[in-house]
Amino acid sequence: MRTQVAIIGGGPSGLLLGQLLHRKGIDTVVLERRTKDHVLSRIRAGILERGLVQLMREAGLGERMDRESLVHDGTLISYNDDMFGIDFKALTGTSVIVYGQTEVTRDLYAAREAAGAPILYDVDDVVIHGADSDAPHVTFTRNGSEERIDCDFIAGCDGFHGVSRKTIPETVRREYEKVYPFGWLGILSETPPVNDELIYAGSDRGFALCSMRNPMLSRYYIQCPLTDRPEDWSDDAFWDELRRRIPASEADRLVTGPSIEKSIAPLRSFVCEPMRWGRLFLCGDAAHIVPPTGAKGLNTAASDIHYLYHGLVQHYLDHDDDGIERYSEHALARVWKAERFSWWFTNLMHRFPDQSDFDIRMQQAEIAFLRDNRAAQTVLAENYVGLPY
Ligand code: FAS
Ligand code: PHB
Repeated sequence: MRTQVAIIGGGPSGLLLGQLLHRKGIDTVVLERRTKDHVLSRIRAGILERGLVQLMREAGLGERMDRESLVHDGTLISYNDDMFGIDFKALTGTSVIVYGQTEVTRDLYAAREAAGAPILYDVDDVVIHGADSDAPHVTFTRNGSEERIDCDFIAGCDGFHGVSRKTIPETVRREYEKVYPFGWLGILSETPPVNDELIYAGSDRGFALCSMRNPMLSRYYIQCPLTDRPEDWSDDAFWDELRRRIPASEADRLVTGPSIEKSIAPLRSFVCEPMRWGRLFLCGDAAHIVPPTGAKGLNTAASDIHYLYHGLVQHYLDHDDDGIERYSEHALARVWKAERFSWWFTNLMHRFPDQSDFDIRMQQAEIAFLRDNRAAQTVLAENYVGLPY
């Protein structure tokens, strides 16, 4: 088999890149380790920045997104019983939308199938060959048979645990990592959200987040010890703890119900440099991870795809390699700003086991300054709605 761009990973990064390139007549093959149903069963991100919204429209996928998403002009931030709003629209002139990653991925799968573009599921033993040559290829097994794809370029969109990043030699790769001493226990419940806006809640007991997917599907998180397992938390225990971390006004209006999904995500900050080696380009979680506090994971994958998409179009259509030559430089410049915001917001809102009383006072003072200062709110708003590509 031969294609122009072999895409490893059929998550949002790989599918978005495939769809954008397809619309420009550039051939791709997507290799996905799991089944489509498994990929769609993952409950992940919920907030789309303006940049990803624009890319979805450019991919021809704006119709359902515009019909079913919720536009959010701001967010709420609380600390114990004190709560205030950050007005993205007033401060930046733009908003974010609530449209779950599952729906983004569903739309991208539907588009790829409609285009009849190849996606190979249940592939194993993916190996990248000759990424630093002019004739790379990928081998893999499917249905017990070994297969090969020759290509011009390889997009490593296979997530944090994929094979692409490890293909870059350790002598070339530099990795930066921070692991946080807690996780997020998240549940999905078919209940109306406690508020029309998201609530990022700091408290003496730890962080909580009140989010949603639609007017009858709520997404809640509470910070939890890394030693906890989802089965350690009954629904009642979750709801009781959530009520204790959000303002009383919100706790009194909270509508609870049975969880239809319950999981714990560890939190880490991670960046791999460079994001390109020869004809291999890393995109999304394959190259970087952020704590979900700033809702930057999926959205930073999107800016990688923006840079790579334009670089590949420039190569094939304009015979100009400037975009692919500078892909890593351009992508990393924005990645590190998303890493900073996610790290800052995580440090601001969570309780850390080794915090001193002084550290806690510093957190409280910074939240109070954010509450009272327009410039501080503007900085948060500009990062949250998405820095320019
Ligand atoms: P993905 O990991 O989504 O996709 C990679 C794909 O590659 C997967 O389908 C995988 O099966 C496949 N793959 C892996 N190895 C392969 C191989 N060797 N061969 C072929 N295919 C292979 N972000 C937010 O903004 N907000 C959140 O609330 C949030 N919550 C998260 C919760 C969890 C538990 C996790 C893990 C991540 C969360 N994220 C969140 C971040 C998440 O949304 C990612 O940023 C997003 O999935 C990135 O998309 P991809 O880069 O496509 O990676
Ligand atoms: C979500 O709805 O899953 C979500 C929203 C905002 C975040 C993280 C997760 O910062």
